[in-house]
Amino acid sequence: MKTLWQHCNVASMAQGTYSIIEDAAIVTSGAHIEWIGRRQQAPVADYHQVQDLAGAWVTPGLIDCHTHTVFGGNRSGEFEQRLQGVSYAEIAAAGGGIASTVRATRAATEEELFVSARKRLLSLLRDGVTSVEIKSGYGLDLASERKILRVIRRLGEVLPVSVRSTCLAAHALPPEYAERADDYIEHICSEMLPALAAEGLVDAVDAFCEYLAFSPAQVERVFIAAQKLGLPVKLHAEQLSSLHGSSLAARYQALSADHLEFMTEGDAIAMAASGTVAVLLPGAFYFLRETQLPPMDALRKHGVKIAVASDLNPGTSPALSVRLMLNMACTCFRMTPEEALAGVTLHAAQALGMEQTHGSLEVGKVADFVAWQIDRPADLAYWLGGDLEKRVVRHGVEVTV
Ligand code: DI6
Ligand code: FE
Repeated sequence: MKTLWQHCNVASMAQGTYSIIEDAAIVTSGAHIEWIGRRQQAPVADYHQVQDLAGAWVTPGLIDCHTHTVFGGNRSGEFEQRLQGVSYAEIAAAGGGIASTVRATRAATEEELFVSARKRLLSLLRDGVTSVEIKSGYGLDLASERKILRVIRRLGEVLPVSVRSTCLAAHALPPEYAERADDYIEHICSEMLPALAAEGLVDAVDAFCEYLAFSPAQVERVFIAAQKLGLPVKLHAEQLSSLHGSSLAARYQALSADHLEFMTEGDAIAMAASGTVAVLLPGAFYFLRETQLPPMDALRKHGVKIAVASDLNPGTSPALSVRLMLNMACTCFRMTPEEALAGVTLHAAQALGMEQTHGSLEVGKVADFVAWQIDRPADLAYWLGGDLEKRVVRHGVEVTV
């Protein structure tokens, strides 16, 4: 099936810039882009279809490269409590916080988790997302992590979105391992990861490196186990304090280090050298009312690729719109709309190891794109949420969600 898509302007995001083509056309052949350029130069061919995009701006399909979409329950009750003056520590001491999500996730059936996650994922898709990463990490035992990862795989089978699954068993210490973090890490490395990887449920391995989660030495053991299984690694690093997890991630050629508010210039230099993407999560920054900004100048100066993601999770970023994250990346972090858009296209693809096939509109890449009825690309970072008129094409075929 060969289709000519015309009457549009394109922000192809090749090289991570808008790379604008005005009065453009795109030729798709099956799931791939066969040609892209100025409309007058489009090859004359026997197209099966000619699609009029009505003057739209076409961008790559958006890629949300960091989410925790699958979880039981939610924590809006805690949000309300906190606003009435109950502290996070008090809530945690009463069994709330992440522990409450772990309990709810363990108690939920696979079907229940699928149904609730599907709704959240649909919200992201309606906003132009065509690829997403989803982490486990609210199960924290083999059976529960497996249950979440199976839901993640199923979401990718039934919805029009490419899903990458990340095992985040090292997210928090489960209650049965209280005071025995090293034993839990050993369990992850010798039992959980090998079993889940053998079942084909894991595309990458992540951990939470933080004083209230796991130390760099513990994270390193998880990375070594992942590498033995041939799996790439990622890391939640420098969110609340500086432990140089991002430098550790760079030493293990991590695809990405994420959050990074407390990272140093030395961490940025290490990440630049290893090609590790900096994934910034403005939703968590905003929701936690964080004031420490990620070091944008150091990231730019050393040429670290910057991605932006929703971090969709019940505790610190109940974010259901990637476009809203674009706005927050600009208002909170002073990213430009162009940098922010690169952060949810080409650089997000790199954070998932998908940059050879996804993230920009170039010949040979997968034909995932969105035709937006907007005046200019900056509109994507300008509007605060809402629903923009658009058409979404995935694998060369228009999809409705
Ligand atoms: N960082 C976060 O912000 C979330 N996980 C993480 O590693 C918090 C998750 C939660 O509170 O449920
Ligand atoms: Fe996260």
